Amino acid sequence: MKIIVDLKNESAERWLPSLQAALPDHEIVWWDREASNESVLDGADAALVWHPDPALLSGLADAKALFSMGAGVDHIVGQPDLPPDVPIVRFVDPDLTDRMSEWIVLQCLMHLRQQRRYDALQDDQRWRPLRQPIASEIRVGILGLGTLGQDAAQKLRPLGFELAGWSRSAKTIAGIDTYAGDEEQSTFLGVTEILVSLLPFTPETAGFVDRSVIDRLAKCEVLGGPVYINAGRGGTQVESDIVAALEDGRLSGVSLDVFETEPLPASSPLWRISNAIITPHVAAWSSHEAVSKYVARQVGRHERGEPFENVIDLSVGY
Ligand code: NDP
Ligand code: OXD
Repeated sequence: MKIIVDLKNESAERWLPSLQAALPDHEIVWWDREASNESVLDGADAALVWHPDPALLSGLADAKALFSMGAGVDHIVGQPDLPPDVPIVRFVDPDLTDRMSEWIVLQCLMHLRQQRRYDALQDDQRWRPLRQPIASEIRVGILGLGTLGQDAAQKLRPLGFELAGWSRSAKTIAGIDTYAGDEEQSTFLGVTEILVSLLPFTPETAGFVDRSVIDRLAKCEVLGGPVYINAGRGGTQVESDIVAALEDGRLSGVSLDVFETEPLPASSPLWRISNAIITPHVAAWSSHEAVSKYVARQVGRHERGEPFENVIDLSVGY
């Protein structure tokens, strides 16, 4: 196979050696956005992309697959030059899933154990024990019960958190109270004290976490108000509503890895709110070794006549 690689903000020096090592019998070509090199696309069978160059997409109408460097595919879906019949294969791998669950567990514990308040007390050299709830007093509600949402739940459960989850289609998952669709949305929010979002960005989820969602969360007196944690996509939240809720106490804290605009602008009030934990879209990055092995596995499946795994449904956008 001839595989074109176009990864925004990534370097050929970092990626090409691991891709070539995983796919020694295949031609791997780095796409140079600065050069007018459409001829590079002649005979291309597939592409590995992150925020792909539109010029690349328009030349891939006959490709066998578009591999996303990440689990999210909103950087591809909706691109005007997207070839309509080429399967989009997203990155689903324990390496990424474990990284995400580490971040989610860390953030739930940061809020449960009131770490930001202890940080402030330490800055003032003050010794002041706070009332300390235990995990079993808190219900974590997960928006999105896909690969990442379900794994996060499995890793939160042994810590004792009560668990709920909400998805588009109904599910039965041991140890989680599950809710689905618009009809069960308010019930789900009403039992949720720490809201964790692992939703993809789609036309349906755009701007979902807004004032109305925040106001339907359980009051969570033990944490001084509900908490919101998002590592899905920033476009699923309304940041002005989140800031207002932090300022007037309808939210007691947030942990955000993703934002409406990335990098988060210096003018965002979120930078300056003490109980807003900010990370720069690193909750679960895609390791070049893991992605390379994953693409090699998918290429191997295709060559054996087996279907690609984790092909997205373009009609719903994830
Ligand atoms: P999945 O596709 O496996 O899961 C998505 C979940 O969201 C599914 O449960 C789906 O419901 C649910 N969902 C989608 N639309 C709706 C809706 N309108 N209403 C209710 N539920 C909905 O994705 P992953 O778990 O693998 O990844 C989730 C997202 O995490 C990615 O799309 C990406 O944006 C983000 N991500 C962020 C990273 C970071 O570093 N910050 C790293 C990796 C991913 P159903 O099960 O019914 O289909
Ligand atoms: C992803 C991401 O989608 O890192 O994998 O955002």
